[in-house]
Order: sequence, then structure tokens, then C-alpha cells
Amino acid sequence: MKINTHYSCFLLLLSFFYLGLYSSKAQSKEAKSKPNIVIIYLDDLGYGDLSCYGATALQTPNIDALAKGGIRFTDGYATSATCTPSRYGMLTGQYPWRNKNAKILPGTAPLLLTTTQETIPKMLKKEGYQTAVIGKWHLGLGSGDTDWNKKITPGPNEVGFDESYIMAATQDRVPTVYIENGTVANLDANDPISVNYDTNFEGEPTALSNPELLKMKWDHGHNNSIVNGIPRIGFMKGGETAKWKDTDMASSFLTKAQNYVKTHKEKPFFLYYAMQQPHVPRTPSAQFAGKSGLGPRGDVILEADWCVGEFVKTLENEGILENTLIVFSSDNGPVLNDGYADDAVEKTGDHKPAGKLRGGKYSLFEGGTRVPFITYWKGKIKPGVSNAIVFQLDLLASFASLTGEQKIISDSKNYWPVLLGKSTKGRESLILEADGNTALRHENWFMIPPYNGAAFNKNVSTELGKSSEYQLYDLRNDVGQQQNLASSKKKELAKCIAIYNDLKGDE
Ligand code: NG6
Ligand code: CA
Repeated sequence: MKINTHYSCFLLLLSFFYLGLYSSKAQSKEAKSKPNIVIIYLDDLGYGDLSCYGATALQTPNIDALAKGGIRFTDGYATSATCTPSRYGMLTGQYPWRNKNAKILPGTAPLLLTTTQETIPKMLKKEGYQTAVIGKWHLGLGSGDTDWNKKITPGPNEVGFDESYIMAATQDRVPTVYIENGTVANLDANDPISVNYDTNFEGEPTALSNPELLKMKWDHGHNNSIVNGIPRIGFMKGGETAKWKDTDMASSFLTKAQNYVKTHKEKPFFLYYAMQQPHVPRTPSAQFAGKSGLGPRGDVILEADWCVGEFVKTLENEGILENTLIVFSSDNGPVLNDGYADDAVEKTGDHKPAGKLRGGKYSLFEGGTRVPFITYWKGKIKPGVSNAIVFQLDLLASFASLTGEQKIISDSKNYWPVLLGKSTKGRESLILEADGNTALRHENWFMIPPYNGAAFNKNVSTELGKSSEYQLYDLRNDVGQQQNLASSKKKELAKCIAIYNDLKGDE
């Protein structure tokens, strides 16, 4: 009897042992089947800015190669026509217009996300991913009144990223320093940084007081502190050794991204590689300066394309290209003059940054939010062009479905089969945002409700899409949104209004 009990205990233990072994084996197999995920995200790159989207004035062979070997979406959207809300929408899976603070932020703004909110990196972390952001952040840092000489928190590392190497806001906003895991990189403690968006620091030169120091001219805004001869938004003092070199920014982010890949390839990773081009100030490295013939804006697009090529080469050299899903897109539509007199307007020639679309950055028209959108996964995605509507808001739920996590509570929906080219049934309806206002894309219809205010922004020379009347466009026949059908297509308009109200949660 006694022996029997011992024996069955032994058997039980043995079976637990094997079960444990089996399940850990199953887990590691599962972990291996999870692809790395990289979002390559450009800043202000327009629908017409790439040769794979029809540009002829410049060639972007490396990004074209992703489009050729993956899916090029004709109807891919950012959530907003400006950066902060757009990135907020993509990373959280929540419509940015639900958060009234999701608008273009100054460099001193506190973190826009809450640390309890769901995010792509947080969700993937739960699924065993390593996570990192390299590049432009622009979602706020700290909890207000940040001391840039101490640990800056909360930030990316508190919303799901294990590692971060970022610029706080934009290339044209102070502080003009890189921040690595919450600490300003290369800061000399004897030369502390101070930042202020209201008042200058005594004795510090600005674009207005010392125009002779400028190497780049400003057109509107951008007349505060001067860094590297470039006038910025906001005032900054100190931090000399930490200041970035603008012409090196592309290679700084690229090198970090490449090193990340090299040092994290043993386990699945999520990398949000947020490049700064072609946002202002456009500062190509010597290798690309003057190369496009379109001025610095064209030059930095060539530079960004080169970075994409180098980055993909690294994935290939490290032997993980076939286990890496790449999503390539942009945060909002294009603009030529965004505050600096940098020849972008004068040299654009026949190049149309928004392609056939109307409007651009800041606009409710399609040029504001319809952007290049490419998915690439060597050997897994069958190459092609898709007209399905895809939306950056849906990346969260789509990635979740891929990795096994299904319980996503947000506006984000799973369109994984569409992103993979296995289905052409994209979103039917989505809400787009520009400067706090919203519009609806439903199937082939685009509806903009009436809004007061200027229809045109003279500074940036962009149609904003606002009108005191309802606007309804049939994108199937009129992708350039020239013909307002609101008064002739009453039934369709009523349907769009109903869907819009339903999505927005209004009466
Ligand atoms: C605007 C800036 C513009 C750009 C934009 C943010 C002025 C006059 N204009 O306020 O230059 O920085 O903010 O762009 O200051 S975004 O892509 O990050 O949304
Ligand atoms: Ca942007």
C-alpha cells in the first residue's frame, strides 16, 4: 500500500515534469512564430511623395522595393492631419478626437497618454515582445514643469516601450536634444538645460534679436531660440554638449535602429522607428544635399529612402528579414512651406506632394490624412496593390490578433487579413481629424460636416476643407474632391451623417 502511494506520487510528478517540458517547448515554438514588427513612420510624407505612389520628380527605390515586395495600399489613412493626434491614435488605438488634449504639443507638454492606457507596445510586451521607440516622439513627457536635467518621467518607457531614444517633440521645437530612456543624452551637468515656451532667457539670442546668426530663414513662427543657425519654436538655454546636429539626425536614428535590431534579434521585438523627414527644418546630410533638385524637402525624402534601404539591409544581414513584418506609413499629409523659407515652394516644379489628393497637412480634405501605407513581410505577404481601406488606428487590434491577444477595448479593429493581403474587405467607415474637426470616409463617400472658420491657411498655402455647407464627395469618380454632391445626393448624405453621428457617439 505504502509503496503504491509512493509509486503513484512518482508517476504524478513524472507526468507533471513532462507536461511542463511540453508546454515550455510549445511556448518557445510559439514565441518563434511571432514575427518582429517594425513600424517605419515618416513625418509629413505625402501621398504623392514616393515614386511607388506616382511621383516622377524623385525616385525612392528602397521604399518602392517594400511596396513591390509587399502590399501597397491605395486607401491607407493616418488618424489625423497633424502629428500628435495622429501618433496618439495609432499607438493607443483610440480616436484622437476623444482626447481634447490630443493636438500639436509644445516641447514642454506633459505626457498625453495615461500610463494605464492600452498601447501597441504594452500589448505586445504582454505577448513576450521586446519594445523600443527610436525617433520622433511628440506625445509629451513628464507631468508638467519638467526639469530636463533629471530623469524625465513618465514618458515612452512608462507606456510600454522597454527602450527609447527620442526627440521630445519636433525638429523645429526645443529642446533640441536626444533623450535616451528618460535622460538627456550627452548632457554636461555643469551646463544645465532650461526650456521655456513663453519667455526668453536673458541675454540669449533669438531669430528676432540676432538675425545675423541665422543659416536658415524663417517664414512664419519659428523665430525664438537659434540652434545650429536654425531658428526654433520655444526658448532654450544651456545643454551645449547635448544639442543634436541637425544634418546628423537621420544617421543618428538609423544607427540606433540598426543596433537595436542587432542586439535584440534573439527574441521577438517591436520597433517603432519614427523618422523625422520631411518635416521642417529640412536638413539633409552632405550625401543628399542638393541631390533631388526639389530643394531640401526633396533631398530629405531621398535621405529617408536611403535610411529605409540601410535598415532593411540590416534586417537581411542579421538573418531576420523573413521573420519581420514592416509597416511603412506617414503621420499626416504634406506641406511645402511649414514655417521656413527653404525653397520647398520655389523648387517643387511639377512635383505634387499630395499626388492627386486635395489639401495637405492640417486639412480635412484627403491630402491631410490619406498617406502612403505599405505592409511588407518577405515570403509571407504575397505582393500586390490593395484598394481596401486601411487605418493606422487598427494596427493595435490587428497586431493583437496576430500575436494571440484578442481582448482589445478601443476604437481599433482587427484587419490583420487585409494588412496581410489575404482579404480585400477593409474598413467601411472611419472618422478623420484635423485641428479638432472631423470628417467621415464611408465606402467611396467622403463627408465633411459644416464648419465655421477660414477655408484656406495662407501661411502654409493649404485648403483646410472647411465650409459652412455640408460637403460630400464620391471618391470613386472624384478622388480630387472637386465636386460637392451634398445637394444632389441627399440620400447618401443622410446616410453618411447618420454613420458619422453614430461613430462619434452624438445624437
Ligand atoms: C506648427 C508649426 C509647424 C509644425 C507643426 C507641427 C508654426 C507656425 N508652425 O505649429 O512648423 O511644427 O506645428 O507639425 O509654428 S507636426 O507634424 O508635428 O504636427
Ligand atoms: Ca507630422
